Amino acid sequence: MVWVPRGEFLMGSDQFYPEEAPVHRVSLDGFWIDEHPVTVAEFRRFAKATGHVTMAEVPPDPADYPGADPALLVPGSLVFAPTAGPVDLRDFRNWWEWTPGAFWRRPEGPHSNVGGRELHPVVHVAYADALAYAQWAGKELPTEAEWEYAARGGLEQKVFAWGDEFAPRGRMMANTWQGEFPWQNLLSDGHAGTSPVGSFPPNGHGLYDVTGNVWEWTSDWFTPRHADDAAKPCCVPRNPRVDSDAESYAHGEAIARKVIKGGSHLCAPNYCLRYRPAARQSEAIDTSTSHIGFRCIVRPGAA
Ligand SMILES: [Ca+2]
Ligand SMILES: [Cu+2]
Repeated sequence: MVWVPRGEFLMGSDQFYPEEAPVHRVSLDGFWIDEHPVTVAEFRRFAKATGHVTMAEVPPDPADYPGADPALLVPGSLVFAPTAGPVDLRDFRNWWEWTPGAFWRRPEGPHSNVGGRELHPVVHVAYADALAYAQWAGKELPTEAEWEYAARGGLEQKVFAWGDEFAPRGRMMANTWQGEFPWQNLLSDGHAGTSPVGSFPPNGHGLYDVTGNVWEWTSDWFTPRHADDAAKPCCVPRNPRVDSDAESYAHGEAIARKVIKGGSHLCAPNYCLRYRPAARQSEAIDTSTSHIGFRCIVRPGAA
């Protein structure tokens, strides 16, 4: 793990999507954080030791999905499928395929496996799976503030985890999507799907893959925007948390949503410019997909 020293930083951004605003000052105590997202090999050790069964391996509870087709209430997960050409970007069902039998060891479904991908981030983990891993490892999941502070690597209000330029001197710095999402993947960064952790340079704290590759779960419930900046320097919030799920529900959904951070290999400028520390999205806690993973932290004195 890597030590991130105590300090203050400006969280959020006013320059991209509305959910990242407003920029506001936050203070944090020092903490340890995983150098890279939890890998398939690490998750396998956990699953073997505990017998943990992930959400994707259990049929969804019909009570949570009133009116759902019972045929769809089987174990499975969401797998990305590129389209043949341009599609309506407002409807994510165009590229997310509900795939029965997909889970962390079968990332594309029953006939796939993770051979050769031991050092890729584990995917198809729901929030409870990430939490169970963290508890087993004697760790915790980061708050959004801790995650973003660590991801910024000591830089203040830079667009990316390494500065303001996407590809400095032509060098690709993260596993994102180049080209027109979701059909044209130009692969300038060399990776169509997830990539082995550490394939790109670390940030200023020595952390790998904070942006791109996979989204990462945080412990905060989602809110559509950040709290306003503190009016006085005395009142800068220390490691603020969102403890209420009240604002997190997407329209018409029964499942609460947590904040995910960092963007993924599917984030493209024409669709989702979210391979940035300030970027955030919500994800339903029971949902797993082929582009969400996690990393853990340890707060000294918390044990
Ligand atoms: Ca890529
Ligand atoms: Cu994205």
